[in-house]
Amino acid sequence: MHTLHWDLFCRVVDNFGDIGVCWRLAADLGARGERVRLWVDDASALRWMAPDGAAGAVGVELHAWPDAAADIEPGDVVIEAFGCELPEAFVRRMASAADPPLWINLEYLSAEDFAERAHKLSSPQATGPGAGLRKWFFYPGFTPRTGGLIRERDLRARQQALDAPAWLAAHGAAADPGDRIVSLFCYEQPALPALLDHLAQQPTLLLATAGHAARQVAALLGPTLRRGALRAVELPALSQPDFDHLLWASDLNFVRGEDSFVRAQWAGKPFVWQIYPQHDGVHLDKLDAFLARFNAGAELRAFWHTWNAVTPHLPPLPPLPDLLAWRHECEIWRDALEAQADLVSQLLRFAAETR
Ligand code: TRH
Repeated sequence: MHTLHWDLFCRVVDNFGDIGVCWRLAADLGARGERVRLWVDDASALRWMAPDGAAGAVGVELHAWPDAAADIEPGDVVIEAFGCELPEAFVRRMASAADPPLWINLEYLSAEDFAERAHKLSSPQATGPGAGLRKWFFYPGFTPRTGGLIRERDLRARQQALDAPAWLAAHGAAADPGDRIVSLFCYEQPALPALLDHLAQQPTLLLATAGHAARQVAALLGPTLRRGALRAVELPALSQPDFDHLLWASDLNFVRGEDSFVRAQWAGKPFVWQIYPQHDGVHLDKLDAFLARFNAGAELRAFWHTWNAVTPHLPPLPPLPDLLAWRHECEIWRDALEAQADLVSQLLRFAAETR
């Protein structure tokens, strides 16, 4: 297979997931010898997520969102991430090219059945600037009939090479012997006071990520950042590789959104997901679809449901499931996912077959 030129378009709606996923995708394509132009309307989060910028990712060029895109020659494959609308002038160039690029819309991750049904469906463009083109829908997912998950080829080796205690110490978070290490990345979290009470019953080091998590933990624990046997550390914003290190160094990870949720699964450690909340409540179906695929037991379901509860009267937070048995389930899940083709391998194959 020869190197292709990819144009990846990303609009940041809110939070960090859109750019987080797109950066990982661009970097993974680049690491496999592809050439990528990443077009993004707000690259500010990359300052901490990828402090080396494009210099740290082979084959990737970072560009501001092109408002006047008429002069840009499209590459071989154009990815529109999460239905962000491409600049009209660029689509017109795509349609008039002698050899039009493959146009892919990369969708949000879901464990729901529709991901399998809609994966690799296409929509011919009858009218508008892209008339004559065909747009393909590419669904990430958890089963072989979806596009899979981003998983870099060196992920497992990097994981095995991590000296977790040294990494923690270097980040001002050295654990005491016997500490349970818990990382926290969340949105506003009404169940957090109850979680801190739980964690305070046993020696625990809580690593609160920058932003919502650190702010809420500090407000609840006060300046000592302690309660009972619980000690918390506020982390600075980490680079994406260091965010992975945090997940690998912890015994239990609280994650959110899309990208950190996937990375927690690769960590093979117990994790709790706070799903991105949507006003119409449809996110709860998405949550249950994942719990069903994960084959979660009643205890885990109850915990995750309360962690995602949106009712004004919060049900009591159930006890955390036993970490050892839970870890075993997470390792089995990770190994099963690892046996499936990853998202970039599938995109490369799709591009080779479809162009
Ligand atoms: O920030 P998020 O809540 O993003 C969300 C979801 O993607 C959601 O599906 C989408 O609709 C919404 O954005 C717009 O959570 P997520 O997806 O986990 O993205 C966070 C990214 O930030 C991820 O790439 C990990 C990274 N990160 C770091 O690199 N360093 C850090 O210190 C932290 C806390 C996160």
